[in-house]
Amino acid sequence: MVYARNNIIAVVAISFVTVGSLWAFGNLTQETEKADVSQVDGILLLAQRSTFNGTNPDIHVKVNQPVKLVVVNKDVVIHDLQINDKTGGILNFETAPLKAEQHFNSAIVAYKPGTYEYFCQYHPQMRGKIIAEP
Ligand SMILES: [Cu+2]
Repeated sequence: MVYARNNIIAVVAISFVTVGSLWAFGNLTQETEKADVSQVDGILLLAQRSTFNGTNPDIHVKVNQPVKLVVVNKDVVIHDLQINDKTGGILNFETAPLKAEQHFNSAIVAYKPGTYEYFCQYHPQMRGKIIAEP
């Protein structure tokens, strides 16, 4: 496995992806095979020690600029990640329940400026903000 822990930065926001390649990538599809996610073009959230990336970081996005999101479970307990906003300002989704070393590919797509929340349904402390700017 080419996976190097040291290379994982808290939030990797390397570049934006286009809408076209995003849909091609497979938004909202479940991928639970082990995979090399060391080259993530977007945002990488690692569920570990019952946090996301240790700090549940704020995620900054621009409205109508989808950003690829990969969630990887590095714990032995199950985690997931959900966005469940009632205002219609952001694309809602939930990952599958992720077991150890499973990952899920999705995307963050904000439609309106605002502050939204991402969270793990199993662990109330695992929650952070998505801040969408115009
Ligand atoms: Cu969790």
